[in-house]
Amino acid sequence: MTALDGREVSTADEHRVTTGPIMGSRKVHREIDTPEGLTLRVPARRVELSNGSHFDLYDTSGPYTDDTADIDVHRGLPRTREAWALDPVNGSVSQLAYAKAGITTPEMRFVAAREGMDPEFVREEVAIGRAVIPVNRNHPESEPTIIGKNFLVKINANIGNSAVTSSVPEEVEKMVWATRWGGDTVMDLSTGKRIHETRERIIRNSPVPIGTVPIYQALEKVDGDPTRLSWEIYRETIIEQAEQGVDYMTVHAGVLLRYVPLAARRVTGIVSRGGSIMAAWCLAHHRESFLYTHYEELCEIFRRYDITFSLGDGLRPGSIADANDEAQFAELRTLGELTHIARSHDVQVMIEGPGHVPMDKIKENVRLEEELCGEAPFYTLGPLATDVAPGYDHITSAIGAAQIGWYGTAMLCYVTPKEHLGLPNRDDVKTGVITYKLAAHAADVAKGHPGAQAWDDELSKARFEFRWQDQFHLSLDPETAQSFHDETLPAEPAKTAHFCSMCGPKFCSMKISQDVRRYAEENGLDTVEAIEKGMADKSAEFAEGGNRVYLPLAD
Ligand code: IRN
Ligand code: FE2
Repeated sequence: MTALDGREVSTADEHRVTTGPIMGSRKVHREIDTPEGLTLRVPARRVELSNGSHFDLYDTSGPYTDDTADIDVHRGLPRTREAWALDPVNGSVSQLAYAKAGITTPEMRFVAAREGMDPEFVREEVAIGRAVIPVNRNHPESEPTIIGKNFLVKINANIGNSAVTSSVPEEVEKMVWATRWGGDTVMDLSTGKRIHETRERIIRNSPVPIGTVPIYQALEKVDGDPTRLSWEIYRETIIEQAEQGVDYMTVHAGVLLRYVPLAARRVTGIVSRGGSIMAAWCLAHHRESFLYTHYEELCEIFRRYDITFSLGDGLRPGSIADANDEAQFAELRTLGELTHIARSHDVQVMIEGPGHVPMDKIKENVRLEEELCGEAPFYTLGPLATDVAPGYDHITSAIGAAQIGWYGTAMLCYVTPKEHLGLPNRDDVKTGVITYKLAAHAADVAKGHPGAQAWDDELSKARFEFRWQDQFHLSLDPETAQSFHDETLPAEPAKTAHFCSMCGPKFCSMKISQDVRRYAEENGLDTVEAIEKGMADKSAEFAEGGNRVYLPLAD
């Protein structure tokens, strides 16, 4: 068969996934002892620096980047969290129930250590519903992650086959690949054949929480005819997926019959898949959505497993012309109502958001969501700040994502370069993840998340001191950074050279700054004097060189 990257692989290799450390780093674990007598192993990606120190990065990649791990995708990952299960409290095993009862679970201690926060603060944020920890009891292979505005901004990567392309092993590899580059959660949006089997393999091998949109599978069960859907079919699908261990589920319960006409005059109508399925059902039967009328029953099922609601934005805008319109905000009000009902059942909730929104209309989305939905974590798809760049929508959407993350969105659903055009392949998945990681991190820095900027400072120091390898290894995508550098200066000595091919050896601004500093020290001058003197020297040197900015590389 042909792998996604075009390689020919034998069938024996079919189930192979990417393993091994990311260039320049290795997996380490910090051990945390809990009052229950457990030892939690909190992962990090350690970058060893050439100056003898090291820097630890948040790590979502699970055992796949651990040299010592024994990976077998048929067996699945170790079921580590099985041993963490606490006895039910008030008849519930949800993180929300424990948090409300004042109990700090091992999951809360794990995420606290992972983010450098206090476990009691984590418990409080979960108790008031401002953060969620999606952990289905039937997915003990996963490492807990926390989603909430006072924590690191998270990103989700969507994968999944469709009727036309890709296989089970390819989807498992996409999951491993997405988490390797920093995906905090993965949603399996499979709609084609072998949905159950694909999901099973993904969950058993996933180190991160897995989300789904169960209405997609329910629709397969009625041969793609939305009018034949029913609460019974939906319920059966939910339970099937709950038993497998899905950690959070998108439920488009806010698409009410009376809201459907509000979208009629839009430029792009209803663009959510789940939203259009439910709208079709409501119109065909002229009845209120079964997701809405059976919502309390749904809460009781979710509570049994501790599945987190991701209340779907079935009426999100699909073009900037439709942003912040009546249909979108009417649905958001209903999602607010549903949030409070879920919380009364001790079920965790996040709220899905847009979509396509111009920059001047982004802030209003966060403000309204927080007001209407009791600060439940907001989880947005981009938003794309403009509609004009198909082929580059990872970028148009990262512009919106960085902003909405800064305003308080807790999780960003990635968009790949294939958005609006086709199913993403392995390369698109990486591009989407890296693009969203940088949007999320830019938001973390702007929000002043403790420790976020330390990463930038570490990389900047390496850059300033011409520690090229350290600069590559500290970057989001070390391989690309190094390969770009190698394109123009492949030689090994260039890795310690005090310049790069952008400015060449003579006019590197950072080298000049360093020369100025050294000059000041050697001549006992204060920096202002030294700068003036240094500038004069440089100016003379520039004139000698013929007043040319670009000089040939070879001296
Ligand atoms: C995230 C925020 N708003 C939508 N999303 C994601 O979009 C959602 O979680 C799912 O992964 C994907 C498709 O959703 P629709 O088109 O069925 O709404
Ligand atoms: Fe779109």
